[in-house]
Amino acid sequence: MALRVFCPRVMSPSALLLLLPLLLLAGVPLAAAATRPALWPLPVSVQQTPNLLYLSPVSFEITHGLDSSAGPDCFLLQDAFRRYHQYVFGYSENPDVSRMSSSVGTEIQKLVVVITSDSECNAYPNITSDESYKLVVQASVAVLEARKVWGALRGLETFSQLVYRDSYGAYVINETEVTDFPRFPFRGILIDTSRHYLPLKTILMTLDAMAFNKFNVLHWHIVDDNSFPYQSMAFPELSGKGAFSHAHVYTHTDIRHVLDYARLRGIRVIPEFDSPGHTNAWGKGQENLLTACYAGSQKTGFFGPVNPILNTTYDFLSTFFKEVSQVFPDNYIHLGGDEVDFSCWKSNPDVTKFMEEQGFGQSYEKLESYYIQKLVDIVSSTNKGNLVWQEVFDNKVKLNPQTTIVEVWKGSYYEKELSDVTAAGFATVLLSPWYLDYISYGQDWRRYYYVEPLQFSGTSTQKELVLGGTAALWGEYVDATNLMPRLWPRASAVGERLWSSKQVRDENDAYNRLTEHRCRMVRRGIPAEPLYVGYCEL
Ligand code: CP6
Repeated sequence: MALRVFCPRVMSPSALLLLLPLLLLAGVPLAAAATRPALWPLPVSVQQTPNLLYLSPVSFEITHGLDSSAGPDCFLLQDAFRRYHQYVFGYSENPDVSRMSSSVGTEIQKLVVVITSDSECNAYPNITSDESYKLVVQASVAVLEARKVWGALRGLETFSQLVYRDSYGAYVINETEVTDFPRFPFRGILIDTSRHYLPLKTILMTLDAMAFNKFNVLHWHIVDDNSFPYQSMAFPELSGKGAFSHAHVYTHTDIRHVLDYARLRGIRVIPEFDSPGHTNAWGKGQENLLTACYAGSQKTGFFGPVNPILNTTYDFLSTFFKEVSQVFPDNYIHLGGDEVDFSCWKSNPDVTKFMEEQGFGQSYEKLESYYIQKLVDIVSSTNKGNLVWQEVFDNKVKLNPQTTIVEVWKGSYYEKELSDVTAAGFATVLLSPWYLDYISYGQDWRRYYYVEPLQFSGTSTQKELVLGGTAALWGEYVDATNLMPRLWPRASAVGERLWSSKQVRDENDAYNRLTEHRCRMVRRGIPAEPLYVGYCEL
């Protein structure tokens, strides 16, 4: 009976025009076809028919399939079912249920979620986590199938994006089939809690918005020169003296909260404890950790990078990183290693003497390498992999490609850096084109969207080493007042670049979908800034 119009991907406006006469002939309500939902990031394959199904906010439910390896004891899914029911129906004030009865059309009664392999319900996600899913929306039961809970989480987000409201306010969804999986396994957001302290609430809200955009890594640049908010058990003075105040700290309870909240959304939390540079705040609570700077033979009272020549430095680092490796469950820790200023090391006579003894000549890169190598060994002994900023690779520190991922952040010639890093066999994560703290007039999301991460010269083996990318929001000019609108929806452009297929790069189509996706984020409580003029439906 039904005229089934299967369209590749989501219908384009021109395709819709061609279909119009057909739709009229078939007696399909026009509004149905015209108000297509905006999917973001775009799934690998979407097939929709004009057939509409109705959802009742009072009776629609998301449940476990009988043949699913996960059941009601899987808290991660239970919590996700509750959240997504809320996202689908939660914004209407007192829905007029009488108008939403099944008499208006075919009803879809539930979404059944089936996990087909070991669910990993209680695990933490990692770089190999399977996020693929298949979604079949048809009467009277829709089915979401995934091998792991991670795919189910992504599929629930897609399902929630497919539901919209018709002109009577009824909740509707087109008959749809989605097959989806990410292009890159590492899709990160960097936040910086040293330049400004970010309240827990802001971090949790960021995790919510990340899930709406299918990001899966929170790169937590937790400490830096300006403050040390991480409350260490072994060294309480680090935050005791290094935080902005006693209120500006992350206790272990706070951190557990972030870790749990992230896990339930399929998001990894990778903490960065940047050294030997960017460590000014560490020095306040840990004596003799930093290098004393000299003017001639006099100490200036200022301090430089971590002092790499003392045994006490490495004793400290061993204890500290053992703790960090236990607090943060992810199997990677970011060790920083960027922007080491050599001038203080150069000024210090003890360092000069050490350089002579070691035969480093005038190469402070060699001194930095000496430090990083010892640090990497310490962290490797806790069975964690590590990420480092590109300078560590550039300065020829001897690294093991099995355990180290190189993060490319410098703006110029990043294609060349990607070539070099992957030619040396290292996995890499790209940051350079995505400095969201850098703002300018107009629609800069288009620049982020335009980037093609694999456009550099290299073999296919090299390209496979690009794990993904990170949108960075450094904190110098960002605190809780402006973080959300600065991140969203600009980071969404990066989200689609890292999730969707390479061919998905039509900017006009992206503009239309992102405008609607931004409104959806606003409806869900995320103060995302507008792309351009217009308004949002309530
Ligand atoms: N802080 C740290 C920063 C930056 C880096 N590391 C940074 C440098 C240049 C720009 C933006 C941020 N603020 N620790 C470099 C990785 Cl443009």
